[in-house]
Amino acid sequence: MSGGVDWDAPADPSAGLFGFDTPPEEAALVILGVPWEPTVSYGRGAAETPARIVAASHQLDLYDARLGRNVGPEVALAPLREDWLALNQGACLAASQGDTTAVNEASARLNASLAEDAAIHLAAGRGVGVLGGDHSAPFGAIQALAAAQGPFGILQFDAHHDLRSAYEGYQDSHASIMHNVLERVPEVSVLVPVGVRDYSINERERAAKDDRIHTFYDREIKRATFAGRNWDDQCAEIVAALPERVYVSFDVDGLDPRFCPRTGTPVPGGLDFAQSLQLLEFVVASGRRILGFDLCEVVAGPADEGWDLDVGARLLHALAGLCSTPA
Ligand SMILES: [Mn+2]
Repeated sequence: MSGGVDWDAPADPSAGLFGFDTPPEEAALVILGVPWEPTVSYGRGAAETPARIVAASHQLDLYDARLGRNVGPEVALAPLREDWLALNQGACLAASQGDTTAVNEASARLNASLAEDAAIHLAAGRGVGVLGGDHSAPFGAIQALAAAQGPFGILQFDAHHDLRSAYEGYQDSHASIMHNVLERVPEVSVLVPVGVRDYSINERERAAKDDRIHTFYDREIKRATFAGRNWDDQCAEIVAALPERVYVSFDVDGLDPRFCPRTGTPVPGGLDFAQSLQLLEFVVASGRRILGFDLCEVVAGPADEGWDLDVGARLLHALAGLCSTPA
């Protein structure tokens, strides 16, 4: 299907993700957009990203120099589910009224529904990536991947630990995603958070005493870097903490906020864009396999100020390339 592609030409504005209209059934990798943010505690807008990523994806050049190939035609964005949009709207309204029970019920429904969709694609041999939404969005997909493909480790890019057992009464809060994964998805054998720099003392203690968690705090990365330790060495150490099979959970706030100024809970510091991609490149170069991923907390902003969305589209493209097979 990519045989006649003119890689120098701009994308057709009416085309789908990355300028292609590959049906999900024919794709090697399916992106499930999850417009979800009822538990957002600070800045809003992440739920709009799945609907707005297509336009932003059209201005990318699709050649991935890391992989030495074009990435695009093998990837499909599944049609956005109207019922998830409605569920998010209802849950956001319930949240504004302080109805935590209704929000928790809605989260459980979303998780189950996403797990079902992800399971269908995985059973058909297609990879699955999630585009949030806030960081609670991918839970169902992580569950489905665990059920379908067994044990794996998670490489988490994040400013936060997301290890709270519940936050503001929300069981499935964006601040609880990794707590929930570790509690409810036993196939997740290892969690490697990178860039963490804003957390409670309880989260820090939890991370320190749970043998599955190997945290690379932003402060430690910066300190080593300032002292002259190169990033290649640090990447090798991070990669060594991961098992052979890896899921990437990419909360965009793991990056320096200059790459994501509108994200819901920005924190100064963090990783450079290229630094993150190099770490991912090292994961793959080590022979480890990236089974799936999520990209969360990208907030689109006004149409004429699309920087956050541009960065998000590029991250999505890079992540898609790393866990898809060539078309
Ligand atoms: Mn997060």
